[in-house]
Amino acid sequence: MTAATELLSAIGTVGRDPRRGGFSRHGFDPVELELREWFVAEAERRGLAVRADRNGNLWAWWGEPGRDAVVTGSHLDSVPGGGAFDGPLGVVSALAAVDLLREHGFAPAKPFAVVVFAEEEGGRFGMPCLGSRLLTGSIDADAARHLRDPDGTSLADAVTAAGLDPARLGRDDEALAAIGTFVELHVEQGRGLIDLGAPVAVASSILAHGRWRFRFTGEGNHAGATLLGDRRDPMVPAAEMVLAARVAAAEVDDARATVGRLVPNPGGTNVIASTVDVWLDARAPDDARTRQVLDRIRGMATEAAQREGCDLAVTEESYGDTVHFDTGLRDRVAAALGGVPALPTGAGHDAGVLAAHVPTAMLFVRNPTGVSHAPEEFAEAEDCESGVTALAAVLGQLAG
Ligand code: HGY
Ligand code: MN
Ligand code: MN
Ligand code: MN
Repeated sequence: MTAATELLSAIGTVGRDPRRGGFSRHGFDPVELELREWFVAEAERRGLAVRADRNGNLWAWWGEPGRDAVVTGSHLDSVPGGGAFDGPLGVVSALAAVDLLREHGFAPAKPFAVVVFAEEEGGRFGMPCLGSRLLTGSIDADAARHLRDPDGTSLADAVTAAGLDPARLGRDDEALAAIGTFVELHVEQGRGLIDLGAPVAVASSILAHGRWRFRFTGEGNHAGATLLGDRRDPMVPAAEMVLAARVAAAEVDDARATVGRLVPNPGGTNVIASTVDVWLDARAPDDARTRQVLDRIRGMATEAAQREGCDLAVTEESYGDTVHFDTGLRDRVAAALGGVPALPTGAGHDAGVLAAHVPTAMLFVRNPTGVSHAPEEFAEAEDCESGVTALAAVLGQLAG
């Protein structure tokens, strides 16, 4: 078996940003495309036939493609400054599981594929799980084509540069019908397995999760020549909104609200901004609580904007309700692994999108730091091996 850690180290520093130490590999950008080429080479070295679907997801087939396939995989893109394991661990573990199954003389009795989903983090176009959402028709294809990255490049132009036809983006009934069961292995993004003292768990649920853009509009002006009483400075309500996010989430049981990105325009040190965009990421165990947090934040932000004579426009950029994984498959997977625990997660995944369309399960591998979306994200070699062994056992049972 090729060790998952060996494959991860083969990925090496592709996309590592020396200034921040983390990885920045975003959908269809040159770095992510370079990593895709690495994946294709590794898959073809294993005799897997690789093809890209109309949405740029990669499918590496072990044997003939077909319906009711057992599919496993994850994503290769990252958040800005992300860790080495979030996404790639699921992809390399799938390749290592193929090696391990082969070593035991296993040949799938069903179609079998390793998949790499495009732009799972939404780090470039702002839409999480873009590849799996397009595949399942969970996002309007035309709206997707017009998504733009921070440089103004549209998704249509980005996929064209990657060799795809933007006119074909959208629900892919053929690819979706091919999936019988999907199993994603992922590094845990939290402390569940640390607290349980276990290397591997199955996923029970994923929090409801939305992203909204709050655009505060004021009046651009001179930082020195403008008296305070004459200002309509959008940075002031924007700052109040950042604090409101924490206040609102703290009022709702098990809710989380984050502002990780705030962009003033034009962004000069001696310039009162004319607009400030603030992105909110809010999550909670159910739709009602997530919306409750959003409404509370929107209320406080609206008041703050009015006090400063600014306008506020709130745009919902993505939303996904709580995911409860199919308990039958979950329990079958857990039993195949000798009864590993089932854990909820606050992190979103392509498995969360697919779960609404096909039987889907997730495996988590312990992350001893409990940190993710940061360079400190980690998984011990022996836990990675436990993950591969577990994934191979599950895939062998499903495809046997
Ligand atoms: O943001 C998330 O929860 C995931 O890591 N894409
Ligand atoms: Mn992530
Ligand atoms: Mn991920
Ligand atoms: Mn000047």
